[in-house]
Amino acid sequence: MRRVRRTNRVIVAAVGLAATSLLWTAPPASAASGCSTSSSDFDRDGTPDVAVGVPGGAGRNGAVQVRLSNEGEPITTTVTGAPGFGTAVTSVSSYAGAGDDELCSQLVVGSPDESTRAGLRRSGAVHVYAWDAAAQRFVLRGSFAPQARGVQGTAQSGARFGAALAAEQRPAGTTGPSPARLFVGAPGTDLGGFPDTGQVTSFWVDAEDDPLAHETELTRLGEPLTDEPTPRAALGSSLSVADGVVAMGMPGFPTRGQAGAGAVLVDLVDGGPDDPNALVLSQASAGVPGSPEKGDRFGASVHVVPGPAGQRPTVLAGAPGEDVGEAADAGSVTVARISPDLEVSGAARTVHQDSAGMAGSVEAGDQLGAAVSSARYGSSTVYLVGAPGEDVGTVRDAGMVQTIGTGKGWTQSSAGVPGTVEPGDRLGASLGGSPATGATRSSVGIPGEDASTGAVLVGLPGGGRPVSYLKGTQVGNRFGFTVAP
Ligand SMILES: [Ca+2]
Ligand SMILES: [Ca+2]
Ligand SMILES: [Ca+2]
Ligand SMILES: [Ca+2]
Repeated sequence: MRRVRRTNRVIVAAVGLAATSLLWTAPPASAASGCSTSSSDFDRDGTPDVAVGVPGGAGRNGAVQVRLSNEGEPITTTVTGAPGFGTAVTSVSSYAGAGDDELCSQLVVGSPDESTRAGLRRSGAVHVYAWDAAAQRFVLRGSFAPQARGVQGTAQSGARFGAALAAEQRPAGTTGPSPARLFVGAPGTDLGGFPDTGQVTSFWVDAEDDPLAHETELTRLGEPLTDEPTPRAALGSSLSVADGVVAMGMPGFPTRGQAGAGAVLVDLVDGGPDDPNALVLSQASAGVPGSPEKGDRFGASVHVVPGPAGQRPTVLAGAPGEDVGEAADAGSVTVARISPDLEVSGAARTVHQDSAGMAGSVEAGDQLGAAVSSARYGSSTVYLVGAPGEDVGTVRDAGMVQTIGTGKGWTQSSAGVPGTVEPGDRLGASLGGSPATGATRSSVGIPGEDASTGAVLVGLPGGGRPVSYLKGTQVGNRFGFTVAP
């Protein structure tokens, strides 16, 4: 395991790069909070909602479809944008005081293929919406990108700002006035002439009518984390935040010189100069099984699971390109508990489909670990993993979602799962609905369903309620490319 000083994170002041760390200061506390619902409850009726990314592509516009529980009479509402809009989706709070209730659970949409500035291509933007209960629609509060609305950094062609999103999630009933920090991945960012090093930008959004971003922090590679801004590391390809810890995937990082072996940067959300150093988690870390190999793509997916009270969380990292024996790209997932000083606590474990407690069997191209999440299942929290390249019988790439350690896994041929297995469904390519967002049911994307019309499963068989099946409306638009929160 390599340790780095915190200075890999650049805290940017309004007037440019600051060499010293500035402690984040929250706005003044207000007397009471109105945020009584969870961060996945956009319409604030007390029941979690489901947001589905429909990024379109190939010239087709993107969208996000949100199923609102609406006090027992569910409604579906759609926000639309440029091609690629909906590649990433999350929720974030801008609540600052009384009267800000509609800012408790805002919808955040990444649109990495659009440009907000003339002369740039695929620089990317992030759009923040609040649910207007009277108008019964999501209203755009503002669009955020480097050099726009107070976001520091430099807009850049091909950066793909908004390709991944994560935010501090607010459990129901918390009364803290602190706004939540939003993390935005821009994996195509070039640094110092090194292509696609990647970068993660974080900030919080205020509650004003004309909202601005504040306290921008940029996480980037380079001294002293790496000798130079590693080309093609693609930092910010995946993101997850929980329990004050942020995990940032860089699946192209050349761990031990192996191209595309991958790694995950694990850091504190609000780290200061006296806090522990960031952790570079990889298959070269002490206590982590396996070894870095070309094309493992460790960190292509990440998920942070909150730990017991007073303890740091567990990080799940998918390596869908991991070869298992002779099986190329069978994939694996590493489960690492993170200690309070940001080190791997004890021995991490790495599982593949031939490991004890795992459904299926190792085959080339399974791509286990393309997505990772967690879910409530019965009375416990389980780790969820997608294997979108899983063949079901002779049906190629139908996909499977499975748990770690329980032996349970589901395809569209499993009892209680709607739909049928077809080639290229890619069930499990995306996962959402983790308990940390207040969600009570998991969401499983099937973006290849029916000629990439796409579909989403809500809930799991045996989870106490029938599994719901949501489907897209247009061929090729990839409904379920991402599911959130
Ligand atoms: Ca709701
Ligand atoms: Ca490996
Ligand atoms: Ca398999
Ligand atoms: Ca199907």
